[in-house]
Amino acid sequence: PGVGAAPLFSAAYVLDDAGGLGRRFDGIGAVSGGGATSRLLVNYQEPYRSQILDYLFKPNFGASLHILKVEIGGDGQSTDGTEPSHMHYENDENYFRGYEWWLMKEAKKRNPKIKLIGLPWTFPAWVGKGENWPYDYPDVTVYYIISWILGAKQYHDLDIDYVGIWNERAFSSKYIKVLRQSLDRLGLRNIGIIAADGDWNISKEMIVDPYLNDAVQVVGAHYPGTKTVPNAILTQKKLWSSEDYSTFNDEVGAGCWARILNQNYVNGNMTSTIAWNLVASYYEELPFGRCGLMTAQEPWSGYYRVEAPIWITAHTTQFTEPGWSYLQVDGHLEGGGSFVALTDGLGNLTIIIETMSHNHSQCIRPPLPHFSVSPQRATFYLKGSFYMVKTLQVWHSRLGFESAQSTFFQQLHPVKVWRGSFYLDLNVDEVYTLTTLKTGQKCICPDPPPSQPFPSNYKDDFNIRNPPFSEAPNFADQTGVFEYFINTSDPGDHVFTLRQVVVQRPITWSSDADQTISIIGNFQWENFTVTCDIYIEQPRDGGVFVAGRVDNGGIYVRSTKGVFFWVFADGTYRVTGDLAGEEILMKGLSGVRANAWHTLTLSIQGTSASGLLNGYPLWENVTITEPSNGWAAIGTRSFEFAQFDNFHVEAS
Ligand code: 147
Ligand code: CA
Repeated sequence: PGVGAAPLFSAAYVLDDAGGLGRRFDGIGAVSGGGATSRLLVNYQEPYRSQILDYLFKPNFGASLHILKVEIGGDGQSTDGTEPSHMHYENDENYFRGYEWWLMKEAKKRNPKIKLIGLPWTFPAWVGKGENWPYDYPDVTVYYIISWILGAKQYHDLDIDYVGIWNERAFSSKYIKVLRQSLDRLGLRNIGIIAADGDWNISKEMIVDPYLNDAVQVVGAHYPGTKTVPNAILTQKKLWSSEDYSTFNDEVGAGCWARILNQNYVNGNMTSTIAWNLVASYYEELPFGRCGLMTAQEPWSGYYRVEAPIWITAHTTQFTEPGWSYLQVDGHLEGGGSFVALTDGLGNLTIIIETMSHNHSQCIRPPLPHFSVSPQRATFYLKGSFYMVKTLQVWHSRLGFESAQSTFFQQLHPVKVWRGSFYLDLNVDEVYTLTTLKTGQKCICPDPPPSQPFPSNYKDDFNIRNPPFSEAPNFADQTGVFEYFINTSDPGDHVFTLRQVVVQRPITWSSDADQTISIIGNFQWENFTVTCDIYIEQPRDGGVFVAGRVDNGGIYVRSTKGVFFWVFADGTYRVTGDLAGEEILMKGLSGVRANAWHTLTLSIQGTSASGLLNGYPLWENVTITEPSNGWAAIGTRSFEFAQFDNFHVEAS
């Protein structure tokens, strides 16, 4: 080596275990949920669904994640949809709703050592006995959460490793202590409590309250900007970035991820970083579209994309495991960038280096102060037990601003270590892994089928006796929960239906609508014919709608606009321009009653809309100017039972 001038910056870094090791490494993970981020994944056909799961979880394959954190569904809106609770009502228990159980099992199948975390964003109303607050009756909330943990074991043989408190909301030290005591009493001492899954402030209370300190095993902060606070260090607990990333998954998102994976330890002593979110499997126009480590948002076509953050993850995960230790190093490179070094304590060594520049590694939050990174030579001296290392395997990524200018996770020639030393000439926006492990892999796998828009003619009669999931494909609930339902006493036509089942406003995490709504289809659709059989169950003030051009969802669901055709149990109908029902475009009598099936048809063509009831015109020539496009949807007037059948949308 050494033709030409050395770069301007040149410095030496010592890796030595003689004086002891640094903190224990707890693993790299990702979140499914918070909320409904894996909604569309479950409906992929094989082999595509398994391929996606392999890229996420299979060891030495792709992201090879060490940790899967899932939402404990609470029936409320938690960012990109609602996830169903295992206990909709006080005397209700069902551990087969939603897809998180399935996802945890798929992850475990691929990596039996993967760690599992559960965290609630919202809770069913009964947990708060009518208050929008989960801590007034800590025993009830603890019972609810521990039921989920026990259900995971009883029905799915899943051992939960960690449980959180309430995502990014207040914590209650009383609740945390009751949770700890109850877990211990049930013999679940191995389950760690992560608190408080928000900012670092809980550490201030932990250092003055030894009982709280004993109850908590991990101080988890979100989006810490790679920094911790003195009080957190004083707790002497594990410090984690228990939610981070949330950045569009292009090359800059990959840069963000590369930088924080190293620097959360280098700057902030954090020994785990967990990405929100695992896989972008929700309609892209919902909030934070494509903020997943990879993208799989087209179950109808089978198309998915293994995005750059998957390969950035591989640089750490394929060459480390929870239980390894960081070496004691400063970790800052002289010319900018960072490195970490980890060992299994048995002679293996993995070094991960990143040289992400400012503009190539901005995350969604917090703001990133300016810094500069230059090409540089880094010389490493291996000491202590690592002096014996003779060669290191080398894996390399170079991030451009487009994938064509980038290379991801390429194996280069091994580096020869000469008398404990070697050097690397580092460029800007690169990631290197140097490791004694020879197990790294990047497959040359077949491409998925091409991308396709949502089918322009789509039907579902919900006629399925033993559905693999509680939710019908492609319906994405934004307030309320819509489940397959069986009317055992129905004479024939509507035995199998879809039913809205949340009947009280949950303890919310964001601003759920006062109505329930499930969206489906293509956000670009302009012209619609939506037909659906509907059955109002709530007498007097019950009501349901079908809609088109639905323009919003997720945390913005309350302000959703579109064209909504409502019928009510009092025999009236309305056409409104919004979900809230405030912008009334037309109203009148329909004769609809509760406890009878009716068929609604909504047609929107250009600037004109019309509606049919049971196939007969009910209203027409309603002028629509905005929104110009959006999804189709069904829903209810309030948190009430109602059923839907023979859904059909034809749109373009
Ligand atoms: C987080 C949530 O925990 C996730 O469910 C998801 O909504 C994610 C999207 O970026 O954001 O919540 C945050 C919301 C706001 C801030 C931080 C986290 N914030 O403004 O600092
Ligand atoms: Ca049916």
